[in-house]
Parts: sequence; structure tokens; C-alpha cells
Amino acid sequence: MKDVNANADGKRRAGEEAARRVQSGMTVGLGTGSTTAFAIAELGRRVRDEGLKIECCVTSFSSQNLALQAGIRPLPVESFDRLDISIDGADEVDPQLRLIKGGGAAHTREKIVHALSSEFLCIVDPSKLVSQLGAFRVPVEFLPVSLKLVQRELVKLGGDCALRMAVKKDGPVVTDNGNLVFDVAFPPFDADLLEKEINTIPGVLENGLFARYRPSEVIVGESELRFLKR
Ligand code: ABF
Repeated sequence: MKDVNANADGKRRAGEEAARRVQSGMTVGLGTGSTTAFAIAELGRRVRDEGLKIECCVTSFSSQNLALQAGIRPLPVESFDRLDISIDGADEVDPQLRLIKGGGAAHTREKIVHALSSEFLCIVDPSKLVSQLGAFRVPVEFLPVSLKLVQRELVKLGGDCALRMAVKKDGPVVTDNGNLVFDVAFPPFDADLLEKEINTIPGVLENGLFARYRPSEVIVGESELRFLKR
């Protein structure tokens, strides 16, 4: 139980620290997941209590709901041609700050937001830090019509594909974009190369390797905050 509480406390610390980096007048991209939820809640408090003035966008319907509950009204991502800062979680972080993301099936919109952003702050608890990416399967979002082709081509790349099923197991997870997700296990890989290779498969929308669009800083929430920079 201690670990679970320590992780939650670490997520909260990291999320609140990231929210403190936001200044009035900034444009802000907000990701998905439980760690980002803490950042959104703190941003909402700062808007209410400190009069923080921001324009923001979000990467999923779930983070849209969290933002509205926090009193923040997100604008559509497509209304921004750049962002000052983006804040988001991750599933794995390697020593070069490359990530695996997409546990929340939102990695396509997340990568768009971080590509728009001048500063991507990744917020994690220590359990996300790994020496080599890949224990967490790589999420791959693809058009449903391309299911068999994408599976065949991922297998050729050495992948073992699992179609992501909804929690109630009554069918596959459908992303906010109306697509499906394979979670793919690969033997040890070069993240920079594999990220590009996966996206050349016809029908693939995006994968959860963030090697090109890696964060400018990773804030690790533990008893003392730790800051990892490129
Ligand atoms: C989102 O949050 C996803 O890309 C990532 O998989 C997930 C991490 O979730 P949590 O912060 O709840 O551990 O960014």
C-alpha cells in the first residue's frame, strides 16, 4: 500500500510543480492521465485563486472533462499554431528522456500537442524511469480497415501485437479519433529508428514512441522533486 501512496504523492508533487511553471499569458497544452490530472487541478486553483490567465488545449476527452471541472475552458488544438508549454505524463522514460506514451490511448493527439510546444514538461513518479524502453508495450494507433496489414508489418519488425481491449472486454478500445490500438512488444530496439519505421506502415496513424518529440525536462515526483534535463 505504501508504494501506491508514495506513487500517488509523487505524481501530485510532479504535477503541481509543472503547473507552477506556467505564467500568465502563456498558451498551454495539457496531456492525459492521472499525473497530468494533478497539474490540471493545480492550474485550475491558480486560475481561481491567483487570477492566472492562460489559453489551453487538451489531448483527450478525459482531460477535457478534468479541465472543465477545474474551471478551465480548453480551446481546440487546431486553433494553435504553437504552444509555450505542454505538460503530460508517460509510461516509460529512458536515460535519454525518450518516452513510451499511450497507456491512455491518446498518444496521437499528445504528440501533436508536444510538437506544437516550445517546452514539453513530462511529469512522472519514479516507477516510470527505465534503463531501456520496452517493458511497456509500444501503443500503435491505426485505422480499423488496416488491421491485418498493420499486424503483418509489425510482426515483420519483430513485434508481438495485442489488440487493446476495453476494460469490460466487450470489444476493442476505440480512440478519440475512432481508431484501434495495438500494444506491441518488441525485442530491444533503437527508439529513434523504430518510431519512424512504425509510422511508414500504411494505416498507422501514430505510435507511442517519443524519441523525436522528447520532453525538454522530466520532473520526477518523489520525496524530493528530481529534474532530468536533456
Ligand atoms: C498519458 O498518461 C499517456 O500518454 C501515458 O500513457 C499516461 C501516463 O498515465 P499516468 O500519469 O496516469 O501514469 O500521458
